[in-house]
Amino acid sequence: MALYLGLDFSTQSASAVVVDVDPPENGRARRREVVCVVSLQFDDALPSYGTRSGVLPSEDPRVAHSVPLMWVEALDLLLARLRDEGVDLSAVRAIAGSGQQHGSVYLGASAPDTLASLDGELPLVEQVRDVFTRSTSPIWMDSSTADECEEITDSLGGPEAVAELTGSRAFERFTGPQIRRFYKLDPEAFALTRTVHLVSSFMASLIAGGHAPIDPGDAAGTNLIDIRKKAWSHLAVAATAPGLKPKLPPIAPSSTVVGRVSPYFVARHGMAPDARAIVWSGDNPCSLIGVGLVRAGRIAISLGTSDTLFGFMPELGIDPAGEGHVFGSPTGEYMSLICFKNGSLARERVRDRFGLDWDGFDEALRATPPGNDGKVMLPWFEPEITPNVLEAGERLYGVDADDGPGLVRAVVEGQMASMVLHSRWMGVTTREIYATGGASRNREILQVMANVHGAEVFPFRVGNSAALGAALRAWHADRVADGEEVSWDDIIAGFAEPVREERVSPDPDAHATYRRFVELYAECESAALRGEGDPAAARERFVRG
Ligand code: XUL
Repeated sequence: MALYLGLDFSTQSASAVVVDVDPPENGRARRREVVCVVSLQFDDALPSYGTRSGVLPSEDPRVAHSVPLMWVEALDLLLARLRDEGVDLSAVRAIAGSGQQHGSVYLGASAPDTLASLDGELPLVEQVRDVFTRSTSPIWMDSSTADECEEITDSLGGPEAVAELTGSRAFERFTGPQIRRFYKLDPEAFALTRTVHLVSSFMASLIAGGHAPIDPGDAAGTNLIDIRKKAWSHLAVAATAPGLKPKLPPIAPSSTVVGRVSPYFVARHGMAPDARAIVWSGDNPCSLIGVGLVRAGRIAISLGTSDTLFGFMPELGIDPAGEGHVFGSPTGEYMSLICFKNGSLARERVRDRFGLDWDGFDEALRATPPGNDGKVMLPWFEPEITPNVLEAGERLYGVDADDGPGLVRAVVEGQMASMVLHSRWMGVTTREIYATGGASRNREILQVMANVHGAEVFPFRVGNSAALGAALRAWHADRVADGEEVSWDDIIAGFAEPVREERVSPDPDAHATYRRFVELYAECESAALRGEGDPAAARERFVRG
Protein backbone atom coordinates (compact mmCIF):
# COMPACT_ATOMS: atom_id res chain seq x y z
CA MET A 1 0.00 0.00 0.00
CA ALA A 2 1.34 3.48 -0.93
CA LEU A 3 -1.11 6.17 0.04
CA TYR A 4 -1.11 9.84 -0.93
CA LEU A 5 -3.35 12.34 0.79
CA GLY A 6 -4.89 15.42 -0.82
CA LEU A 7 -6.68 17.93 1.36
CA ASP A 8 -8.93 20.70 0.10
CA PHE A 9 -9.87 23.72 2.20
CA SER A 10 -12.51 25.46 0.18
CA THR A 11 -15.08 28.11 1.03
CA GLN A 12 -17.81 25.97 2.56
CA SER A 13 -16.07 22.72 3.37
CA ALA A 14 -12.89 20.78 3.96
CA SER A 15 -12.34 17.50 2.12
CA ALA A 16 -9.78 14.75 1.87
CA VAL A 17 -9.07 12.29 -0.93
CA VAL A 18 -6.72 9.34 -0.40
CA VAL A 19 -5.27 7.50 -3.38
CA ASP A 20 -3.46 4.19 -3.34
CA VAL A 21 -0.77 3.71 -5.97
CA ASP A 22 0.84 0.47 -4.88
CA PRO A 23 3.81 -0.06 -7.23
CA PRO A 24 3.83 -2.93 -9.76
CA GLU A 25 5.02 -6.29 -8.50
CA ASN A 26 5.31 -9.75 -10.09
CA GLY A 27 3.88 -8.58 -13.39
CA ARG A 28 0.87 -6.98 -11.66
CA ALA A 29 -0.03 -3.49 -12.91
CA ARG A 30 0.25 -0.57 -10.53
CA ARG A 31 -2.88 -0.16 -8.46
CA ARG A 32 -4.53 3.22 -9.04
CA GLU A 33 -7.41 3.60 -6.71
CA VAL A 34 -9.20 6.34 -4.84
CA VAL A 35 -9.59 4.61 -1.49
CA CYS A 36 -11.35 7.24 0.59
CA VAL A 37 -13.14 10.56 0.20
CA VAL A 38 -14.37 12.45 3.29
CA SER A 39 -15.67 15.93 3.71
CA LEU A 40 -17.08 18.25 6.36
CA GLN A 41 -19.15 21.40 6.04
CA PHE A 42 -17.76 24.17 8.24
CA ASP A 43 -21.20 25.53 9.28
CA ASP A 44 -22.42 22.11 10.46
CA ALA A 45 -19.22 20.63 11.87
CA LEU A 46 -17.95 23.78 13.59
CA PRO A 47 -21.01 25.94 14.35
CA SER A 48 -19.29 27.89 17.15
CA TYR A 49 -17.46 30.04 14.58
CA GLY A 50 -20.81 31.39 13.35
CA THR A 51 -20.09 31.14 9.64
CA ARG A 52 -22.77 30.88 6.98
CA SER A 53 -21.65 28.88 3.98
CA GLY A 54 -18.14 29.21 5.44
CA VAL A 55 -18.22 33.01 5.62
CA LEU A 56 -18.75 35.33 8.60
CA PRO A 57 -21.99 37.31 8.31
CA SER A 58 -21.32 40.96 7.51
CA GLU A 59 -23.48 44.09 7.33
CA ASP A 60 -21.55 45.24 4.29
CA PRO A 61 -22.24 42.90 1.34
CA ARG A 62 -18.80 43.67 -0.04
CA VAL A 63 -17.00 42.30 3.02
CA ALA A 64 -16.39 38.54 3.19
CA HIS A 65 -14.11 37.11 5.87
CA SER A 66 -13.65 33.65 7.33
CA VAL A 67 -11.82 32.38 10.41
CA PRO A 68 -8.40 30.73 10.12
CA LEU A 69 -8.83 29.03 13.52
CA MET A 70 -11.87 27.25 12.11
CA TRP A 71 -9.71 25.80 9.34
CA VAL A 72 -7.16 24.72 11.97
CA GLU A 73 -9.82 22.89 13.95
CA ALA A 74 -11.24 21.38 10.76
CA LEU A 75 -7.84 19.90 9.93
CA ASP A 76 -7.80 17.78 13.10
CA LEU A 77 -11.43 16.76 12.54
CA LEU A 78 -10.82 15.75 8.95
CA LEU A 79 -7.82 13.58 9.81
CA ALA A 80 -9.81 11.96 12.64
CA ARG A 81 -12.59 11.21 10.12
CA LEU A 82 -10.12 9.53 7.81
CA ARG A 83 -9.00 7.30 10.67
CA ASP A 84 -12.66 6.54 11.51
CA GLU A 85 -13.13 5.47 7.90
CA GLY A 86 -10.32 2.96 8.41
CA VAL A 87 -7.58 4.78 6.50
CA ASP A 88 -4.16 3.74 7.80
CA LEU A 89 -2.54 7.17 8.03
CA SER A 90 0.84 5.57 8.76
CA ALA A 91 0.85 4.38 5.11
CA VAL A 92 0.56 7.94 3.77
CA ARG A 93 3.83 8.81 2.01
CA ALA A 94 3.08 12.45 1.25
CA ILE A 95 0.42 15.11 1.80
CA ALA A 96 -0.39 18.04 -0.43
CA GLY A 97 -3.35 20.34 -0.38
CA SER A 98 -5.53 22.85 -2.07
CA GLY A 99 -6.86 26.10 -0.62
CA GLN A 100 -9.52 28.53 -1.73
CA GLN A 101 -7.51 31.12 -3.63
CA HIS A 102 -6.69 34.71 -2.69
CA GLY A 103 -7.62 34.46 1.04
CA SER A 104 -4.88 35.66 3.39
CA VAL A 105 -3.75 34.72 6.91
CA TYR A 106 -1.67 37.09 9.05
CA LEU A 107 0.85 35.65 11.51
CA GLY A 108 3.08 37.29 14.11
CA ALA A 109 6.58 36.67 15.42
CA SER A 110 5.64 33.70 17.62
CA ALA A 111 4.42 31.55 14.72
CA PRO A 112 7.68 29.72 13.84
CA ASP A 113 8.32 28.60 17.44
CA THR A 114 4.70 27.62 18.00
CA LEU A 115 4.52 25.63 14.77
CA ALA A 116 7.81 23.88 15.51
CA SER A 117 6.82 22.74 19.00
CA LEU A 118 3.25 21.47 18.69
CA ASP A 119 2.25 18.95 21.35
CA GLY A 120 0.47 15.86 20.03
CA GLU A 121 -1.44 15.55 23.32
CA LEU A 122 -3.42 18.75 22.71
CA PRO A 123 -5.69 19.74 19.81
CA LEU A 124 -4.03 21.99 17.25
CA VAL A 125 -6.59 24.74 17.72
CA GLU A 126 -5.63 25.20 21.39
CA GLN A 127 -1.99 25.67 20.54
CA VAL A 128 -2.07 28.17 17.70
CA ARG A 129 -4.59 30.70 19.02
CA ASP A 130 -1.92 33.33 19.66
CA VAL A 131 -0.05 33.21 16.38
CA PHE A 132 -2.44 35.50 14.49
CA THR A 133 -2.13 39.27 14.13
CA ARG A 134 -5.56 39.32 12.52
CA SER A 135 -8.23 36.97 13.78
CA THR A 136 -10.15 36.82 10.48
CA SER A 137 -9.12 36.21 6.89
CA PRO A 138 -10.48 38.17 3.96
CA ILE A 139 -11.44 35.57 1.34
CA TRP A 140 -12.05 35.51 -2.41
CA MET A 141 -15.68 36.65 -2.02
CA ASP A 142 -14.59 40.01 -0.58
CA SER A 143 -15.06 42.96 -2.92
CA SER A 144 -14.35 45.81 -0.50
CA THR A 145 -11.03 46.92 -1.98
CA ALA A 146 -12.06 48.96 -5.04
CA ASP A 147 -10.05 51.97 -3.73
CA GLU A 148 -6.96 49.87 -3.11
CA CYS A 149 -7.20 48.33 -6.59
CA GLU A 150 -7.29 51.80 -8.05
CA GLU A 151 -4.32 52.97 -5.97
CA ILE A 152 -2.21 49.97 -6.95
CA THR A 153 -3.27 50.29 -10.59
CA ASP A 154 -2.36 53.98 -10.67
CA SER A 155 1.04 53.41 -9.21
CA LEU A 156 1.79 50.56 -11.63
CA GLY A 157 0.74 52.55 -14.70
CA GLY A 158 -2.81 51.42 -15.50
CA PRO A 159 -4.85 48.19 -15.75
CA GLU A 160 -3.04 46.83 -18.81
CA ALA A 161 0.32 47.32 -17.12
CA VAL A 162 -0.90 45.45 -14.02
CA ALA A 163 -2.23 42.58 -16.15
CA GLU A 164 0.96 42.39 -18.22
CA LEU A 165 3.07 42.29 -15.08
CA THR A 166 1.02 40.07 -12.76
CA GLY A 167 -1.25 38.04 -15.09
CA SER A 168 -4.45 39.84 -14.03
CA ARG A 169 -5.56 43.41 -13.64
CA ALA A 170 -6.09 44.43 -10.00
CA PHE A 171 -9.08 42.52 -8.65
CA GLU A 172 -10.85 43.31 -5.38
CA ARG A 173 -10.46 39.78 -4.03
CA PHE A 174 -6.77 39.41 -4.93
CA THR A 175 -4.42 39.28 -2.00
CA GLY A 176 -2.36 42.40 -2.80
CA PRO A 177 -5.32 44.82 -2.65
CA GLN A 178 -6.54 42.99 0.48
CA ILE A 179 -3.15 43.37 2.16
CA ARG A 180 -3.11 47.06 1.26
CA ARG A 181 -6.54 47.51 2.84
CA PHE A 182 -5.37 45.84 6.06
CA TYR A 183 -2.27 48.04 6.11
CA LYS A 184 -4.48 51.13 5.74
CA LEU A 185 -7.14 50.04 8.27
CA ASP A 186 -4.85 48.69 10.96
CA PRO A 187 -1.24 49.79 10.42
CA GLU A 188 -0.22 48.60 13.89
CA ALA A 189 -1.42 45.04 13.35
CA PHE A 190 0.17 45.13 9.91
CA ALA A 191 3.48 46.16 11.48
CA LEU A 192 3.23 43.27 13.96
CA THR A 193 2.61 40.84 11.10
CA ARG A 194 5.73 38.88 10.21
CA THR A 195 4.21 36.59 7.59
CA VAL A 196 1.26 36.93 5.27
CA HIS A 197 0.19 33.50 4.10
CA LEU A 198 -2.37 32.41 1.56
CA VAL A 199 -4.90 29.84 2.81
CA SER A 200 -2.86 27.21 0.98
CA SER A 201 0.54 28.10 2.44
CA PHE A 202 -0.93 28.59 5.92
CA MET A 203 -2.38 25.08 5.93
CA ALA A 204 0.86 23.69 4.51
CA SER A 205 2.73 25.42 7.35
CA LEU A 206 0.59 23.59 9.92
CA ILE A 207 1.34 20.25 8.26
CA ALA A 208 5.06 20.96 7.93
CA GLY A 209 5.46 22.53 11.40
CA GLY A 210 7.07 25.70 9.99
CA HIS A 211 6.48 28.41 7.39
CA ALA A 212 5.82 26.84 3.99
CA PRO A 213 6.38 28.51 0.60
CA ILE A 214 3.63 29.48 -1.85
CA ASP A 215 3.44 27.81 -5.25
CA PRO A 216 3.29 29.87 -8.48
CA GLY A 217 -0.31 28.75 -9.09
CA ASP A 218 -1.63 30.37 -5.95
CA ALA A 219 0.92 33.22 -5.91
CA ALA A 220 -0.52 34.34 -9.26
CA GLY A 221 -3.76 35.21 -7.46
CA THR A 222 -2.14 38.01 -5.49
CA ASN A 223 -1.40 40.79 -8.02
CA LEU A 224 2.05 40.68 -6.44
CA ILE A 225 4.03 38.48 -8.80
CA ASP A 226 5.88 38.90 -12.03
CA ILE A 227 3.92 36.29 -13.98
CA ARG A 228 6.80 35.68 -16.41
CA LYS A 229 9.41 35.14 -13.73
CA LYS A 230 7.02 33.47 -11.28
CA ALA A 231 8.67 35.52 -8.54
CA TRP A 232 7.48 38.38 -6.34
CA SER A 233 7.55 41.61 -8.35
CA HIS A 234 9.42 44.33 -6.47
CA LEU A 235 7.30 46.95 -8.23
CA ALA A 236 3.96 45.34 -7.39
CA VAL A 237 5.00 44.60 -3.80
CA ALA A 238 6.19 48.19 -3.32
CA ALA A 239 2.91 49.52 -4.77
CA THR A 240 0.93 47.44 -2.26
CA ALA A 241 2.26 48.23 1.22
CA PRO A 242 5.50 49.49 2.73
CA GLY A 243 7.60 46.79 4.37
CA LEU A 244 5.63 43.97 2.73
CA LYS A 245 8.46 42.10 1.01
CA PRO A 246 9.95 40.36 4.09
CA LYS A 247 6.47 39.30 5.16
CA LEU A 248 5.88 37.24 2.00
CA PRO A 249 6.85 33.56 2.06
CA PRO A 250 9.15 32.44 -0.76
CA ILE A 251 7.61 31.17 -4.00
CA ALA A 252 8.59 27.59 -4.80
CA PRO A 253 7.58 25.13 -7.53
CA SER A 254 4.46 23.06 -6.86
CA SER A 255 6.48 19.87 -6.51
CA THR A 256 8.60 21.24 -3.65
CA VAL A 257 8.94 19.07 -0.56
CA VAL A 258 8.62 21.45 2.41
CA GLY A 259 9.95 18.82 4.80
CA ARG A 260 8.65 15.89 6.81
CA VAL A 261 5.22 16.16 8.43
CA SER A 262 5.28 17.84 11.81
CA PRO A 263 5.76 15.41 14.73
CA TYR A 264 2.34 16.62 15.90
CA PHE A 265 0.62 14.59 13.14
CA VAL A 266 2.75 11.57 13.97
CA ALA A 267 1.78 11.68 17.65
CA ARG A 268 -1.85 12.67 17.24
CA HIS A 269 -2.93 11.01 14.00
CA GLY A 270 -0.46 8.16 13.62
CA MET A 271 1.25 9.45 10.49
CA ALA A 272 4.68 8.09 9.55
CA PRO A 273 7.53 10.34 10.73
CA ASP A 274 9.07 10.28 7.26
CA ALA A 275 5.86 11.25 5.40
CA ARG A 276 6.58 14.23 3.18
CA ALA A 277 4.80 17.57 3.43
CA ILE A 278 4.42 19.03 -0.07
CA VAL A 279 3.74 22.65 -1.04
CA TRP A 280 0.00 23.37 -1.36
CA SER A 281 -1.65 25.21 -4.22
CA GLY A 282 -4.90 26.98 -4.98
CA ASP A 283 -8.10 25.04 -5.54
CA ASN A 284 -8.22 25.90 -9.24
CA PRO A 285 -4.61 24.88 -10.07
CA CYS A 286 -5.23 21.66 -8.11
CA SER A 287 -8.48 21.08 -10.01
CA LEU A 288 -6.58 21.47 -13.28
CA ILE A 289 -4.63 18.33 -12.31
CA GLY A 290 -7.70 16.65 -10.79
CA VAL A 291 -9.47 16.80 -14.16
CA GLY A 292 -6.34 15.81 -16.04
CA LEU A 293 -5.83 19.04 -17.98
CA VAL A 294 -2.10 18.68 -18.51
CA ARG A 295 -2.33 19.51 -22.22
CA ALA A 296 -4.01 22.29 -24.19
CA GLY A 297 -7.23 22.00 -26.20
CA ARG A 298 -9.94 21.34 -23.64
CA ILE A 299 -11.52 23.36 -20.90
CA ALA A 300 -13.00 22.46 -17.56
CA ILE A 301 -15.89 24.06 -15.77
CA SER A 302 -16.05 23.73 -12.03
CA LEU A 303 -19.49 24.27 -10.55
CA GLY A 304 -18.61 25.05 -6.94
CA THR A 305 -19.30 27.92 -4.57
CA SER A 306 -17.80 29.96 -7.38
CA ASP A 307 -18.12 28.72 -10.94
CA THR A 308 -14.80 28.71 -12.73
CA LEU A 309 -13.90 27.99 -16.32
CA PHE A 310 -10.27 27.10 -16.85
CA GLY A 311 -7.81 25.51 -19.19
CA PHE A 312 -4.17 24.51 -19.46
CA MET A 313 -2.11 27.21 -21.20
CA PRO A 314 1.26 26.17 -22.65
CA GLU A 315 2.33 29.76 -23.40
CA LEU A 316 1.50 32.88 -21.45
CA GLY A 317 -1.45 34.86 -22.88
CA ILE A 318 -3.07 37.82 -21.14
CA ASP A 319 -6.80 38.63 -21.47
CA PRO A 320 -6.98 41.96 -23.36
CA ALA A 321 -10.39 42.71 -21.80
CA GLY A 322 -8.90 42.30 -18.34
CA GLU A 323 -11.56 39.91 -17.03
CA GLY A 324 -9.62 36.67 -17.06
CA HIS A 325 -6.60 35.51 -15.12
CA VAL A 326 -3.41 33.65 -15.77
CA PHE A 327 -2.19 31.46 -12.93
CA GLY A 328 0.72 29.05 -12.76
CA SER A 329 -0.13 25.44 -13.55
CA PRO A 330 1.27 22.83 -11.15
CA THR A 331 2.97 21.30 -14.19
CA GLY A 332 5.19 24.39 -14.47
CA GLU A 333 3.32 26.07 -17.36
CA TYR A 334 0.26 28.30 -17.08
CA MET A 335 -3.49 28.05 -16.78
CA SER A 336 -6.18 30.50 -17.85
CA LEU A 337 -9.19 31.06 -15.63
CA ILE A 338 -12.33 33.09 -15.33
CA CYS A 339 -14.21 33.18 -12.05
CA PHE A 340 -17.91 33.84 -11.52
CA LYS A 341 -18.81 34.53 -7.92
CA ASN A 342 -22.49 33.69 -8.33
CA GLY A 343 -22.08 29.94 -8.79
CA SER A 344 -23.66 27.49 -6.33
CA LEU A 345 -24.74 30.38 -4.14
CA ALA A 346 -27.00 31.69 -6.91
CA ARG A 347 -28.37 28.25 -7.83
CA GLU A 348 -29.06 27.55 -4.15
CA ARG A 349 -30.79 30.91 -3.67
CA VAL A 350 -33.27 30.11 -6.45
CA ARG A 351 -33.70 26.50 -5.30
CA ASP A 352 -34.36 27.58 -1.72
CA ARG A 353 -36.66 30.46 -2.67
CA PHE A 354 -39.08 27.94 -4.17
CA GLY A 355 -38.52 25.25 -1.51
CA LEU A 356 -37.07 22.81 -4.05
CA ASP A 357 -34.54 20.02 -3.66
CA TRP A 358 -32.12 19.21 -6.50
CA ASP A 359 -34.63 16.78 -8.02
CA GLY A 360 -37.23 19.54 -8.05
CA PHE A 361 -34.64 21.87 -9.61
CA ASP A 362 -34.02 19.28 -12.36
CA GLU A 363 -37.75 18.89 -12.87
CA ALA A 364 -38.10 22.65 -13.40
CA LEU A 365 -35.31 22.54 -15.98
CA ARG A 366 -37.04 19.69 -17.82
CA ALA A 367 -40.36 21.58 -17.79
CA THR A 368 -39.01 24.74 -19.47
CA PRO A 369 -37.71 25.25 -23.02
CA PRO A 370 -34.16 26.18 -24.11
CA GLY A 371 -34.02 29.96 -24.36
CA ASN A 372 -36.77 30.23 -21.73
CA ASP A 373 -39.06 32.18 -24.11
CA GLY A 374 -36.73 35.15 -23.81
CA LYS A 375 -36.76 35.28 -20.00
CA VAL A 376 -33.35 36.41 -18.80
CA MET A 377 -31.65 36.66 -15.42
CA LEU A 378 -28.32 38.31 -14.71
CA PRO A 379 -27.57 36.17 -11.63
CA TRP A 380 -25.77 38.79 -9.54
CA PHE A 381 -27.16 37.85 -6.12
CA GLU A 382 -23.75 38.77 -4.68
CA PRO A 383 -21.43 41.43 -6.13
CA GLU A 384 -20.11 39.73 -9.28
CA ILE A 385 -16.50 39.26 -10.35
CA THR A 386 -17.12 38.60 -14.08
CA PRO A 387 -18.23 41.09 -15.22
CA ASN A 388 -17.21 43.41 -12.43
CA VAL A 389 -20.44 44.38 -10.62
CA LEU A 390 -20.12 45.81 -7.12
CA GLU A 391 -23.84 46.47 -6.58
CA ALA A 392 -25.45 43.14 -5.57
CA GLY A 393 -28.90 42.13 -6.82
CA GLU A 394 -30.11 39.79 -9.57
CA ARG A 395 -31.54 41.55 -12.64
CA LEU A 396 -34.68 40.04 -14.20
CA TYR A 397 -35.94 40.66 -17.73
CA GLY A 398 -39.33 39.34 -18.79
CA VAL A 399 -39.53 36.87 -15.89
CA ASP A 400 -41.68 37.29 -12.80
CA ALA A 401 -40.14 36.98 -9.37
CA ASP A 402 -42.62 34.19 -8.50
CA ASP A 403 -42.11 32.15 -11.69
CA GLY A 404 -40.23 29.25 -10.05
CA PRO A 405 -39.50 27.10 -13.15
CA GLY A 406 -38.73 30.21 -15.23
CA LEU A 407 -36.21 31.42 -12.66
CA VAL A 408 -34.58 28.00 -12.28
CA ARG A 409 -33.92 27.94 -16.02
CA ALA A 410 -33.00 31.61 -16.08
CA VAL A 411 -30.30 31.24 -13.41
CA VAL A 412 -28.62 28.27 -15.12
CA GLU A 413 -28.91 29.72 -18.64
CA GLY A 414 -27.63 33.08 -17.41
CA GLN A 415 -24.58 31.43 -15.82
CA MET A 416 -23.78 29.40 -18.94
CA ALA A 417 -24.32 32.28 -21.35
CA SER A 418 -22.05 34.46 -19.26
CA MET A 419 -19.35 31.78 -19.41
CA VAL A 420 -19.52 31.65 -23.20
CA LEU A 421 -19.43 35.42 -23.46
CA HIS A 422 -16.54 36.00 -21.11
CA SER A 423 -14.33 33.10 -22.18
CA ARG A 424 -13.94 34.24 -25.78
CA TRP A 425 -10.50 35.70 -25.04
CA MET A 426 -9.13 32.23 -24.32
CA GLY A 427 -9.49 31.47 -28.02
CA VAL A 428 -10.35 27.81 -27.39
CA THR A 429 -12.87 26.09 -29.65
CA THR A 430 -14.85 24.27 -27.03
CA ARG A 431 -15.78 20.82 -28.29
CA GLU A 432 -15.33 19.00 -24.99
CA ILE A 433 -15.88 20.31 -21.50
CA TYR A 434 -14.78 18.50 -18.37
CA ALA A 435 -17.30 19.24 -15.63
CA THR A 436 -16.45 19.07 -11.95
CA GLY A 437 -17.61 20.50 -8.61
CA GLY A 438 -20.71 19.65 -6.55
CA ALA A 439 -23.33 20.72 -9.13
CA SER A 440 -21.72 18.61 -11.85
CA ARG A 441 -23.68 15.70 -10.39
CA ASN A 442 -26.84 17.37 -11.71
CA ARG A 443 -27.39 16.08 -15.24
CA GLU A 444 -29.98 18.66 -16.26
CA ILE A 445 -27.51 21.44 -15.46
CA LEU A 446 -24.91 19.61 -17.54
CA GLN A 447 -27.45 19.37 -20.39
CA VAL A 448 -27.88 23.16 -20.38
CA MET A 449 -24.08 23.47 -20.30
CA ALA A 450 -23.72 21.16 -23.32
CA ASN A 451 -26.47 22.96 -25.25
CA VAL A 452 -25.27 26.50 -24.54
CA HIS A 453 -21.61 25.75 -25.30
CA GLY A 454 -22.40 23.34 -28.14
CA ALA A 455 -19.94 20.89 -26.60
CA GLU A 456 -19.83 17.35 -25.23
CA VAL A 457 -19.76 17.53 -21.43
CA PHE A 458 -17.93 14.87 -19.44
CA PRO A 459 -18.47 14.38 -15.71
CA PHE A 460 -15.98 12.79 -13.29
CA ARG A 461 -16.36 10.06 -10.75
CA VAL A 462 -14.59 12.04 -8.01
CA GLY A 463 -16.50 15.33 -7.88
CA ASN A 464 -13.85 17.01 -5.73
CA SER A 465 -11.20 17.52 -8.36
CA ALA A 466 -9.26 19.95 -6.14
CA ALA A 467 -8.63 17.35 -3.41
CA LEU A 468 -7.92 14.65 -6.00
CA GLY A 469 -5.53 16.98 -7.80
CA ALA A 470 -3.78 17.66 -4.49
CA ALA A 471 -3.38 13.92 -3.84
CA LEU A 472 -1.93 13.45 -7.34
CA ARG A 473 0.42 16.39 -6.79
CA ALA A 474 1.61 14.72 -3.58
CA TRP A 475 2.38 11.55 -5.51
CA HIS A 476 4.14 13.47 -8.27
CA ALA A 477 6.28 15.45 -5.81
CA ASP A 478 7.20 12.32 -3.87
CA ARG A 479 8.44 10.57 -7.01
CA VAL A 480 10.36 13.64 -8.15
CA ALA A 481 11.96 13.83 -4.68
CA ASP A 482 13.02 10.17 -5.05
CA GLY A 483 14.79 11.11 -8.28
CA GLU A 484 12.30 9.38 -10.61
CA GLU A 485 11.58 10.68 -14.11
CA VAL A 486 7.85 11.10 -13.99
CA SER A 487 5.39 12.43 -16.55
CA TRP A 488 2.12 14.15 -15.72
CA ASP A 489 0.37 11.91 -18.25
CA ASP A 490 1.35 8.93 -16.13
CA ILE A 491 0.28 10.62 -12.88
CA ILE A 492 -3.23 11.40 -14.08
CA ALA A 493 -3.82 8.14 -15.99
CA GLY A 494 -6.64 6.11 -14.47
CA PHE A 495 -7.46 8.85 -11.96
CA ALA A 496 -8.29 12.12 -13.60
CA GLU A 497 -10.17 10.69 -16.53
CA PRO A 498 -13.79 11.60 -17.24
CA VAL A 499 -16.52 8.99 -17.31
CA ARG A 500 -16.94 8.84 -21.10
CA GLU A 501 -20.07 6.71 -20.98
CA GLU A 502 -21.82 9.34 -18.87
CA ARG A 503 -21.16 12.18 -21.27
CA VAL A 504 -23.92 14.66 -22.07
CA SER A 505 -24.20 15.58 -25.75
CA PRO A 506 -25.50 18.90 -27.08
CA ASP A 507 -28.81 19.03 -28.88
CA PRO A 508 -28.21 20.84 -32.23
CA ASP A 509 -31.58 22.67 -32.21
CA ALA A 510 -31.13 23.84 -28.64
CA HIS A 511 -27.59 24.97 -29.44
CA ALA A 512 -28.88 27.02 -32.38
CA THR A 513 -31.32 28.73 -30.01
CA TYR A 514 -28.55 29.38 -27.50
CA ARG A 515 -26.27 31.01 -30.08
CA ARG A 516 -28.94 33.70 -30.34
CA PHE A 517 -29.62 33.60 -26.61
CA VAL A 518 -25.99 34.39 -25.78
CA GLU A 519 -26.29 37.55 -27.90
CA LEU A 520 -29.52 38.47 -26.10
CA TYR A 521 -27.81 37.86 -22.76
CA ALA A 522 -24.94 40.09 -23.91
CA GLU A 523 -27.42 42.88 -24.69
CA CYS A 524 -29.08 42.53 -21.28
CA GLU A 525 -25.69 42.52 -19.57
CA SER A 526 -24.38 45.58 -21.34
CA ALA A 527 -27.65 47.44 -20.72
CA ALA A 528 -27.35 46.64 -17.01
CA LEU A 529 -23.69 47.68 -16.90
CA ARG A 530 -24.60 50.99 -18.55
CA GLY A 531 -27.35 51.45 -15.95
CA GLU A 532 -30.11 51.13 -18.58
CA GLY A 533 -33.37 49.17 -18.34
CA ASP A 534 -34.82 46.12 -20.08
CA PRO A 535 -33.72 45.78 -23.73
CA ALA A 536 -37.27 44.66 -24.52
CA ALA A 537 -36.92 45.02 -28.29
CA ALA A 538 -33.99 42.60 -28.31
CA ARG A 539 -35.98 40.11 -26.27
CA GLU A 540 -38.93 40.37 -28.65
CA ARG A 541 -36.62 39.77 -31.62
CA PHE A 542 -35.27 36.70 -29.84
CA VAL A 543 -38.76 35.31 -29.18
CA ARG A 544 -39.84 35.92 -32.79
CA GLY A 545 -36.72 33.94 -33.84
C1 XUL B 1 -10.61 32.00 -8.32
C2 XUL B 1 -11.53 32.28 -7.18
C3 XUL B 1 -12.33 31.16 -6.61
C4 XUL B 1 -11.68 30.68 -5.33
C5 XUL B 1 -12.61 29.85 -4.48
O1 XUL B 1 -9.96 33.12 -8.78
O2 XUL B 1 -11.63 33.37 -6.71
O3 XUL B 1 -12.52 30.13 -7.52
O4 XUL B 1 -10.48 30.02 -5.60
O5 XUL B 1 -12.86 28.64 -4.94
